[in-house]
Amino acid sequence: MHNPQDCCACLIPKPASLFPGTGDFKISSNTKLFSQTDNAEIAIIANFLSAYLQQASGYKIAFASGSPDQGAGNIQFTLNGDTSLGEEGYELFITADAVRLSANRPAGLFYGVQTLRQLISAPPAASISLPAVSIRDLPRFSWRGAMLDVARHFFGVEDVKRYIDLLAHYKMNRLHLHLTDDQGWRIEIKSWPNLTEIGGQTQVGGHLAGRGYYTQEQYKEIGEYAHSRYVVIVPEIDTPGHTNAALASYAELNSSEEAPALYEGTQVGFSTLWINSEITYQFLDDVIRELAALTPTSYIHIGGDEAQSTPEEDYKKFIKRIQEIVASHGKRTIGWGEIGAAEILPGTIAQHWVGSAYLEAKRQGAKIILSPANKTYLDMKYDASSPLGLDWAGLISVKDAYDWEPGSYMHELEESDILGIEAPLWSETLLTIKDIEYMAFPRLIGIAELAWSPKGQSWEEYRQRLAAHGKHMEAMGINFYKAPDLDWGEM
Ligand code: TNX
Repeated sequence: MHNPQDCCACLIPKPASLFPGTGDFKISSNTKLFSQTDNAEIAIIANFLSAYLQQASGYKIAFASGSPDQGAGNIQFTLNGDTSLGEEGYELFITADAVRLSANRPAGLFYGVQTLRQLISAPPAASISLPAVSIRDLPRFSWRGAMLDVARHFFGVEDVKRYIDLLAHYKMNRLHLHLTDDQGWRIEIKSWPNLTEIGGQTQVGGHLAGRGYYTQEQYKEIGEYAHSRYVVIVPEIDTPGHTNAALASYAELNSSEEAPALYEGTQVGFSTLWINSEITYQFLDDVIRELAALTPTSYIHIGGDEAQSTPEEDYKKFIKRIQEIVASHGKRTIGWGEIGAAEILPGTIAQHWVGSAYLEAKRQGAKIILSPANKTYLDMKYDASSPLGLDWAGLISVKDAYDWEPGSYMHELEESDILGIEAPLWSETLLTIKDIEYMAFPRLIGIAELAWSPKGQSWEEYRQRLAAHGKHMEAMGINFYKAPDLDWGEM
């Protein structure tokens, strides 16, 4: 028999505090959803929950806003003005009589709804109930991210929306899109149309199906979808290396003034923009201007990694200049850790993956996003038998991805230096959304927990909670890797 109490034991990420109560709240044909605050943003969140409950229970759950406290029998949303919950925290009280979800800001209500969704997973067919519980929950880090490489293989709008849904469900709030690389340019730039006309026409291995790019309209659509799920899109134009697709599209970006062929292999470090040419900066100014106009949120990622073909002094000059270009379009620069070798302008963020250049960035005042390759690279194989993925940073088991302490993992980084964690997924070996899901799940949700839940969780407790959570991932149709060292039970 299904025991609703069990669901409290399979929440991911684990709430900051949770006290189980007794009994449960039964969803019936009379259950309604109310919000005291009459606000369009809250109405969207409420309608999202009501559609979900309707799908799970078969009952139509009506929503009304601007109504006074309805007392017993219903689900109620409140914006409570409790600033100690911050932008994203929430409180959820479930008793046999009522479900009360409150937050300081709408994002908190959204995250409370995600918790509710996990609490009602895998119900018995005829009745849906929510276990009595008191939860007060808020995140540890403000940056809880994932990165998707749409350059090595292209993934269309629907795939990206699916990934956004899954991220948001696990309370992640950043999706970094790696939009350009040697093998493909994936965002339409109207002032430089060959970038997509030529540079968007291939991918790793050259498979025709799936090559492509986002039109500006499609990119905006992704941004709006992400926004409705409290996910900020972080677009990356990787420079000055990883630029063969751009170099193949425009001869004038090459110091040889000749365009190379399109590239379908997986080597890195061979391409560079022409650093000592003003055309390069005109190009970047146009690209960043158009991208900034399409991106309502604050960040533009300029890459900066693996620029082995760019002489060191040129690299420094380039990184300084591109930060100025980003700032001139009203955005904050993010770059891979290597940018620490250059002058870092105020507000720039460095994303650590390997090496120690992040320390140079920190010394210059940059905040750091943690993406250590040997822990967070979702494209690394789980074990030697993984059919997909690479292994240059090591094999990363589900345990490896979870069982580390971000606040003290990095030499000479304090928790206050760290904005949060981001898990990149590079797509050299991935062709479909099923491939993405297989590599990301369940490691990604362990990273989501590291970024959200209080410090000091234990792997032994998590491994059981994760195994119990398997049914919820199954119900969501996630193609996850059933790590053989976890007891997933009957699926
Ligand atoms: C390193 S991580 C890269 C990517 C590759 C990835 C494969 C980083 C900043 N650069 O270009 O796709 O390894 O795991």
